[in-house]
Amino acid sequence: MKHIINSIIVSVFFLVFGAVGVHAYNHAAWGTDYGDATGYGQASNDKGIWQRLGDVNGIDDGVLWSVNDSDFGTTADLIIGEEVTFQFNLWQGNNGDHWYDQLYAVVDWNQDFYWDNSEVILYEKNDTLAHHGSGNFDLARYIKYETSFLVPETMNVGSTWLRARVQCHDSHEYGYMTPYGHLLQGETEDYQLSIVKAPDPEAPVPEPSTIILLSAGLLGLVCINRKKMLKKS
Ligand SMILES: [Ca+2]
Ligand SMILES: [Ca+2]
Ligand SMILES: [Ca+2]
Repeated sequence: MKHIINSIIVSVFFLVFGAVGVHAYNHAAWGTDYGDATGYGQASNDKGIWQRLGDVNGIDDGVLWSVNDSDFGTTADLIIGEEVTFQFNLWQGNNGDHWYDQLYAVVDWNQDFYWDNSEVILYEKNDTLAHHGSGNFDLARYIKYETSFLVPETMNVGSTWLRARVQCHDSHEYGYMTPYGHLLQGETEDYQLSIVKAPDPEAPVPEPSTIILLSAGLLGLVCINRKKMLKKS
């Protein structure tokens, strides 16, 4: 009998909150998600249903970046010595039984394939509004965070990785999140970042006349080769 009553309560919940457009429980979002940075320690999360990054649990869609005020995206190269702004989109939903959600992000600035505490770029704890045990299941919102850095001069041209994780306040590792290990809720997203050098302002720029001469020379070579081929055939 108790089981039947519970089922009825859940059905009413779906009906009420479905009708007003609030995110109801989506069981498709319960699957385990993993970090996938190549060469780094493992990370995994269950139940992206209550907090995730971006719109979809298991898909890397919650982190964007801008280089020197470019449009936010996931393709811009990071330029050594110049500014990068990272943007994180934390989604919180149905937080009926915990105090806050956590967002943690780290970049392997020294490119040693290990994220440590000195490389954390963001660690936020955001109130759920529900508070512990209140039974308030109607929260569904995005919270956006941004943080800016100058790409360290010590970085090497090549690549590195960013890892971002979210979870509630009380699944494993209560008190402090780390880049590694399994969490009982949330999502982990990994991004490979390309690191490049700024163009050298002292580098000589070819004169337009030099470019024209070079182009004319190349064109001449192509014509000669073509004539030779025609002769042969
Ligand atoms: Ca993932
Ligand atoms: Ca996601
Ligand atoms: Ca490192």
